[in-house]
Order: sequence, then C-alpha cells, then structure tokens
Amino acid sequence: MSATKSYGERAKLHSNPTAKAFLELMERKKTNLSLAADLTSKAALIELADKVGPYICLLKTHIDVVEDFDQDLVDQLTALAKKHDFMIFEDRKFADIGNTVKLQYSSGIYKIASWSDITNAHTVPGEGIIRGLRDIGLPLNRCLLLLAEMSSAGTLAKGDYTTTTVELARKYKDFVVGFIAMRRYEDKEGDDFIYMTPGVGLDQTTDGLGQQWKHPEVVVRDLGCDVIIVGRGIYDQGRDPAHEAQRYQEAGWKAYKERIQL
Ligand code: 6AU
Repeated sequence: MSATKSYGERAKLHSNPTAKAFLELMERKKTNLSLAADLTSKAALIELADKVGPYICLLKTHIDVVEDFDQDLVDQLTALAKKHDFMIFEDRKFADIGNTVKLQYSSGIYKIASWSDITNAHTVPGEGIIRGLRDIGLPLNRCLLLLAEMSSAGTLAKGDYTTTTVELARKYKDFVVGFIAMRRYEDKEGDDFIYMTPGVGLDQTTDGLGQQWKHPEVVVRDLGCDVIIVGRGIYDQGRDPAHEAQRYQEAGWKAYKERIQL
C-alpha cells in the first residue's frame, strides 16, 4: 500500500522522471509543503518564493493573475527553484477539448509547458484533454494531476465523477502521476498516485467564500494525502511567511512520519 511507504521508496515505482524526481526531492528536503502563491505582482511573487523556498517542495503558481508577467518572471522563478531545490506547478486547471488545451499548454503569452514541471486538468471534457496535454508534456518530461475532487463547498467533483477520473489516470499513468484530491483512494495493483491537497490551514477553517481548510494532521495522517497546498495561511497580511512556512513544513512532515509508521 503506497500510503505506508516512504516518498523515497515510492520514487522507484514511477516511470515519469518528474514524478520520480519530485518524490526524491520531498524525501531529501523533508518537506511535503507546496506554497500556493496567489499574488498579483511579479516582485511580490519573487520575494515570497525566495523567503519560503527553503521550506517547500513545490511552488504552485496562478501565472495568469500576475499583472506584470514577463519571461523574466519565469526565469527568476526557475532560478529560485534551483537555488532552493523545489519544483514548479502551474495550477492552470485546463478544462477544454484536446486540441485547444494543446495550444493553451504550449503557446500564448505563458508557454506553460516550457517551464512548469507539473500542471493540472479537470476531466469534464473526457479523455481527449489528457491525450492533448500528454502530446505536449510527455516529450518535455512534464506530468499532470487530475482534479478528482475539490476543496470548495458544494463541489460537483464527487461520486462517479471522481471514480471515472481515477480510471482515466490509470489509463495514462506515464503522464498522469496523481490527483488534486481530498483523501487517498483505494489502490489497485500497481497504483502509486501522488495526492496533493488544497484547503489546508492551521489557524482557520473557512474564508467565507466556500474554501474549507483542514489541519495537516487530518489531511496527511488520517486521510492519506501526500502534499499539503497552503496559500493564505502562509502569506496573508500580518503573517511572517518564512515563519508560517516552517510551521506548515513541520506539521506536514510530522503527520507523514506518523502515517508511514502506522
Ligand atoms: O490556501 P488557500 O485557500 O489560500 O489557497 C488554495 C489554493 C488556491 C486554489 O486555486 C487551489 O489551492 N485549489 C485547488 C488546486 C490546487 O487545484 C483545487 C481546489 O479544489 N481548491 C483549491 O483551493 O490557489
């Protein structure tokens, strides 16, 4: 069962080079924390990534909210990823037909496939979305997460939708390496998906707009998820981001250690 194996042991089970390198990175750096850096200015985003870099395995961006985006931002984030040893996940949530997502992933202003190690997609359009993204991403050694569930109240991603999403992931395991999910699903022979979970907070439980935050202990130890995705809990006004990131790193790692020793 992959829930009780270490990240390092699980790295050996992956053929996708980015998934393998990501699991090795978590083991080496002792962190399962991803920063959700939802900031609208380039300078602020770079400053935050530099401060929080030592504590995270993954920087999650929403690149289309940055008002002064340019190629230099990508170059600087890539340099910070090297400096601090983290990977980059553009949280693009693709949701269109295969041909359109190929263009959205490779082209336009952002050229996401050229710099983002990991990205994600909804499965609403059906299998074609995975095939389209895979055509672009696989030759570049990128990988994909599918949104099997969401953290927000009233989400429609549940039941049969979630089950079918997991089946689609199994069909394209060379490229689909995990899920955005709220809990770990039952493994089938040969499964080792990486579960990344947003909606994590140590101090608050809701933002008044439908977001629902759970404690890292619940998410990682009790529900079996692998990576905690934390945004405002780290960088909200009045918080010291490096201090908060360290708190989340410690809480996430403790919960993981407890889980694999169960
Ligand atoms: O910690 P927060 O609430 O400030 O930020 C959570 C981050 C945001 C969301 O766009 C994202 O996680 N997210 C996702 C992702 C990662 O795909 C899915 C979801 O169901 N809920 C969610 O909050 O950047």
